[in-house]
Amino acid sequence: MFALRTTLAATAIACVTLNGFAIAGDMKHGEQAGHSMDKMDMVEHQAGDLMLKAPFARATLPNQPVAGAFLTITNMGEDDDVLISVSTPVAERGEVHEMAMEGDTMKMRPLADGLVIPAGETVELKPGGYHLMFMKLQEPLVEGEMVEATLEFQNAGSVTLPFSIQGKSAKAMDHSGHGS
Ligand SMILES: [Cu+2]
Repeated sequence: MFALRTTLAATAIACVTLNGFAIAGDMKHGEQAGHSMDKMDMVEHQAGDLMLKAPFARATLPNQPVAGAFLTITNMGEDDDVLISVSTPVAERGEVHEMAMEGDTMKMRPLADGLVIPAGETVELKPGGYHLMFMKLQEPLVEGEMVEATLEFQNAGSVTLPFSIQGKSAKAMDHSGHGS
């Protein structure tokens, strides 16, 4: 089980910044399979049957304790896989979160059993939906830099990827819908 030591308030602050953001046309890069770590705008990795596309994390304010991170995962295999966990050197731990309605409000919560990536399907981790969350950041995430994170899959095993750190969208400061 996940130990939620970060306060709900702090967690909620980070999550609202995830709204209203769009990946700006990067999806057409990196059509070929395999790693191409030499390109900074590389956006596609293959790990076993999984294609991992467009990993990015959100830049944070100096005292912001948590950061959201996102990518798109396609399972080209014939068996479901499960994203079990995430970790990164810049945070005490990582979690896999979902957004879910509780009464009238949308809240995020850890996926205790991981995130299923069904065979033949694509699961998009994106602002307002499934996401990775880096908890207890040891340093701010600076726009334009990269941060590494390791995803642990049930079948594909562990995959370390660079996440490009992207800035906040100016219209993302809507604090509604994420109260504790
Ligand atoms: Cu979250």
